[in-house]
Order: sequence, then C-alpha cells, then structure tokens
Amino acid sequence: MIEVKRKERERAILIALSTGEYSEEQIEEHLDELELLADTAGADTVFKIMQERPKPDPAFFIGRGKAEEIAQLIEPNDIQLIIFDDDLTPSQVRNLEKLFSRKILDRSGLILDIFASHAKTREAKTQVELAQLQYMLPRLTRAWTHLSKQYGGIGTKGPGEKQIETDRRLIRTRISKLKEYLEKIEYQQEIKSSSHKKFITAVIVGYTNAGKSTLLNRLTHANVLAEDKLFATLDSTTRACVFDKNKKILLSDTVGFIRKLPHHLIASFKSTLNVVKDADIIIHLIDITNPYFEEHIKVVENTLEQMNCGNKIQIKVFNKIDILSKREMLDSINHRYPNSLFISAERGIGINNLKELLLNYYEKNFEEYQLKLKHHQSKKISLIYELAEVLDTIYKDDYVLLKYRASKPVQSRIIKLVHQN
Ligand SMILES: Nc1nc2c(ncn2[C@@H]2O[C@H](COP(=O)(O)OP(=O)(O)OP(=O)(O)O)[C@@H](O)[C@H]2O)c(=O)[nH]1
Ligand SMILES: [Mg+2]
Repeated sequence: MIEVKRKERERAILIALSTGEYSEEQIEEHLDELELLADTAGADTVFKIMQERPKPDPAFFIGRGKAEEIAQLIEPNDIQLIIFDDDLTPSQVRNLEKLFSRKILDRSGLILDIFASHAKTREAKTQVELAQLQYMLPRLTRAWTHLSKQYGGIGTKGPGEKQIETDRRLIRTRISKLKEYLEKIEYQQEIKSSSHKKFITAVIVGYTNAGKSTLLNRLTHANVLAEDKLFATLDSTTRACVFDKNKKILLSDTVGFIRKLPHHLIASFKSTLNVVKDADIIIHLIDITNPYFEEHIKVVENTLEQMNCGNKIQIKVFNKIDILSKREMLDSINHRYPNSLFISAERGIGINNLKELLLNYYEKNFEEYQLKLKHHQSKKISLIYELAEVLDTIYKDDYVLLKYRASKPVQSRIIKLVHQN
C-alpha cells in the first residue's frame, strides 16, 4: 500500500439524497455521521447539502441542475473533496468528477479510507486492501486513475497506483493472493478457536464508538486502545474475564459496525468477525447517549443477520449512563428491551450486574466433574486436557484422579471416549 502523507486537512462538501425513504431529520443525522467520518479521515466539512428527488439521477445522482449549482461553490470556498452519503455508480462518479474537477468519494470509499489508515496488523491491512481492490475494480477508468493521481489525499491511498496503471488483471491476481492469505489465517484461527472451545466465549459487538474496547478493558484489564474516534478498533482482541474460584470466560472486542458498511468490508473481515460466529454469547453494547441509538441497534442486528449470527444468545447492554441527562429514559428502555443492562464502562457502574449475568450463564452450562484413570491411559488423560479445563490432577499409586470443568455436551463426549477401547 502507498501511504500518502497529508500535510493539511482537506475541505469537503457533503451531499445526501432524500428519496422519501428516510425523514429529513434522519438524513440530517446521516449527514452528521458522515461529517464525523470525514473528520476521522482528515477532512473539514464546509457545507452539508440535502437534495430531494424521488430517485437518483442515473447520470449525476443529484441531478444535473443541482450538481451545477454545487459546482459554483467549489472555487470560492477552496473545496478539495465532495463526499456522497450513498454509493455512486462508476458513471455517476465520472460525470461528477468532470463537472467538479475535484475528487468524488462515497460513504463506502470514505469508510475504506479510514480503515486503511487505522489498520495496524498485517491481517487488518490485508483485509482492508482486499476490500479496497474489490471496491475499486468496477470503478477503474482512465479518468479515475488520472484524477486520483492528480489529487492524492483522502480516498486515493491504498492499493498502489502502480497496479491501477498496469492492468485490471494484475489487480485480480492480487485479489486472489490476498484471499489465499486470509484463508490461511482463517484456517489457523479455526485450529486456535477449537482449542479455545473448552471455555465459554463472549464477544462485544456494537455500533462504532459505543465503548466496546473500554468495556473489554474494564472486564479484563486488556489495555486495548479506546478513543473518541470512529473505527479505533479493527482487530479483535481476546482476553480472559476471570470470576472467583478460577472460573473464567474468554471475552473478545471487535470492529465496530456502522450503517451502510461496505459489503466488501464485511466479507474481507471474515477472519476478524469469526470471533462473533464462534462466540456463545453476544454482548450488544449500545451508546445510550446517542439520540439515534435505536437505529444503531437495528444496524447492528441487521449486520449480525448478514453474518448468520442473528439467533445467538444476545445481551443488550446500554453504556455511558454516567453522562445521560434524561434518567427517565431508563424506565421506558427497560420496558422496550427487557433483560437489558445499564452500565458505564468508563466509570465502572453496573459492571457487577454484567459479570453476574455472565457467571450465571457459565454456571448453568459448565460443571465440575472428576474421573479416575489408570496411569497407562495417558492418551485419554491428554484428551481430557484437550477438551476440558483441568483444575487438578492427583496421582495415586494405582490411578490418576482428574478434576475438570466442562460443558454438558463436552462431558458426554469425554465419557464416550473414555469408555472406548
Ligand atoms: N462518558 C462515557 N464515555 C465512555 C464510556 N465508555 C466509553 N466511553 C468513551 O467513548 C469513546 C469510545 O470508546 P471505545 O471504547 O473506543 O469505543 P469502541 O466501541 O471500541 O469504538 P470503535 O473501536 O471505534 O468502534 C471513548 O472516548 C471512551 O472514553 C462510558 O461509560 N461513559
Ligand atoms: Mg474499539
């Protein structure tokens, strides 16, 4: 990947189309969120524009007239970037770029750009590069590559210009290389996760900036970076959450969700998102102070559905109650979302209730067992080590006593295997 050094922040116009699907207020909120995304990517928003149309104009998305009107704003306001809240077709991008003579980005391109600059590990970098190439492939035109080279900055870093210039075929080859590499990672993770399976696993999911990493840190002293920024986390981190008497579950933090998350991203983040698939419990964390938290809940649930994880045990946990001004909201939310919890991950409020809930689940599903085996049955002894959490091993003259903890299905498996010859 080629990192383009940004000397200064870019100035942007944000544009959303109102087709009647969302209320005006909702679209304003989408634009506010787009502004936050732009800010994270390094752009200052100068204008936010909403255009009403029953459906997008195939050539100019917002219609030629409106586009020409906006073009007048560019020079006097020193605009470098125009960002649309919805995905544009390659031909809309071409037409608008010609008219504006500036870079055009859509929400997906902007999110990909942020992911590219936040990716730290080789895995995250590979996942982002794959998503960027797949996003770019249908948009590869001479005009596009020419313009992106000319402007640089937001939305133009990532898969190097070299590949773009050379050939689409090269990009396709690169895509399959990256896919191969990610499949390898996935395979290694599968091996790792099957050894994890002797523990109960929970994963924290939620809209970006809900406080997931803060909660992981609070429950496990993980020391993961948590900041007031969208997509601070791209990799998942797993740590043990320890209750008393050696009881523990494994807890993971993961990448945040957002509305209109590019589908290429979800597909390429498969190995990262597998922690969600493997989890026994999903902790769905919600920022209660965000006025649009109900829409966020829907986005997260839809994304979970897309990942075929919609039917897992889910605990809804409302976060940031320390700065909630309308306390009376809690009652109505409690009514609407029964069995949900209210916490402040940062201040440590309500954390014990969450721990209790997890412990309850643990105790319901995991029990302690013991088994006597002969010394020469070393294969069976190591099998128990593999499948269960061994708490104690006592060597006697004529037998070995194993004390261990396991889930009921694992225990039936152990009994069956131990009785086999
Ligand atoms: N007031 C308050 N702020 C919180 C609380 N929990 C988290 N925050 C703040 O919310 C911001 C986001 O927290 P993170 O833990 O990074 O959120 P995240 O969900 O991991 O975000 P991404 O990884 O970017 O998706 C940080 O500035 C935190 O300090 C809370 O209980 N109360
Ligand atoms: Mg995070």
